[in-house]
Amino acid sequence: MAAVVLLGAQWGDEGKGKVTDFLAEKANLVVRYQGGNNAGHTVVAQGEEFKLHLIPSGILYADKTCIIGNGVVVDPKVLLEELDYLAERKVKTGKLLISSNAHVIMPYHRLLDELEEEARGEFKIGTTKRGIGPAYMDKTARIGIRMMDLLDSEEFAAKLKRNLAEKNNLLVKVYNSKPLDYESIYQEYMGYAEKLRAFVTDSSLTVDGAIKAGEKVLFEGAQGTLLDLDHGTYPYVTSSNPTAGGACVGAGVGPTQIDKVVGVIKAYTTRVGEGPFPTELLDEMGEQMRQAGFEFGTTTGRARRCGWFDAVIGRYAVRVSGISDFALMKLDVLSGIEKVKICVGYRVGGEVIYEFPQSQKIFTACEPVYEEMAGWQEDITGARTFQDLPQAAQAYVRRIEALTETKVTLIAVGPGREQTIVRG
Ligand code: 2SA
Ligand code: MG
Repeated sequence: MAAVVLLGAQWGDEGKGKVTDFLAEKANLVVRYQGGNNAGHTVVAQGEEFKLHLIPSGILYADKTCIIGNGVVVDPKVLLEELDYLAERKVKTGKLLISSNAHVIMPYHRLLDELEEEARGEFKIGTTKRGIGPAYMDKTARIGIRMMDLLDSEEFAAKLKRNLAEKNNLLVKVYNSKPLDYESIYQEYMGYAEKLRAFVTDSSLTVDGAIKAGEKVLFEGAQGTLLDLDHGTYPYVTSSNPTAGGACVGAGVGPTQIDKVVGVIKAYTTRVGEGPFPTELLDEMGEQMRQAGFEFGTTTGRARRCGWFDAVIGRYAVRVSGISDFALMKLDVLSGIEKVKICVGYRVGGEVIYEFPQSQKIFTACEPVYEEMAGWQEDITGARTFQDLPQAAQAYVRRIEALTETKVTLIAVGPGREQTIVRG
């Protein structure tokens, strides 16, 4: 391993936190490249559970440099809270770096995220209301405030004044809401600036230096392939690119520097928020998955929608990100089910299709075509090699590999670091 991208191959919550934690052991640098504190990564290390939103999961190892890349949107308040949370739990955070080009989430972003969602009515996206979309909107509108601006009080004052005039106009005239006060935001953010100054740097240079020195770099994606702004189930997506290309843009490295792309898949599928989901189970089986897998949002606590594994999506994720290996998570959650199903294609308009359709109108109309396989009744949480798994579970893994034409090189059978099967 030299430079590895690790990303979600479904709708997020595949278990990326655990895989990052696992791979980070061998890495020197761990880099987040998109998203913000809409992410929720749960990691169990030495029997202790950690929930991280913004800081790369590699932070749980004292010797790793962790980077919040330029492609991330940073809520400084949340970041400082997360730093405090880690300090309280005796995790050292001195090796954290933040790109000076990363954009800053402002109070008006959070407010507008809420108001826009409300105004969408039946067209709501189901966002996490963390201000992610509005912050990326300002970035593309070229009026965003970056970490480097936050550290420069004059730049910050000028940009805040300009933006606040526009946002207050929107808040008052469009949303019938109260305007925000310049002075209090200015003071609040200047306080954050002093606390964060020491972390801010040109992180693209740091990553490049590490790669040139032969160090190992892990790029940690948040959310997942089908939440990608370009390749996901638009408009029910997030406002960044979790797919592999996003790692290059969001960390400031070229694609020739990337050696491997690990796609994280869950043994079944979940989705939080609105949007199409062909294999969704609205019955008892879905509820069983939710309870057994504890499928509730790490950030918002929302119940996640659950359904069977979808191999069409798996194959699509491999295509758009060049996934070389899959990490298959939460296989233990499927224990005790008599017959497990895998979606191998979609029935739509009288025909069966095998590729993820570009049209979301078509995707919404897709009915899954299932293959049924024998389940397994054994508790597999103690399995440490592939051979330890019951035959039926082995067959399930092999079928996923065959359908996606991608090897599953890591299997998780529980949340603990040791509950991991590594295959060559
Ligand atoms: P946003 O807030 O603008 O990014 O929301 C847009 C869509 O992206 C989805 N989204 C997520 N989906 C799964 N997991 C996410 N992280 C949290 C978690 C979510 C939570 O780990 O559980 O706690 O609710 C995440 N972040 C964004 C979101 O649901 C919208 O569909
Ligand atoms: Mg999550």
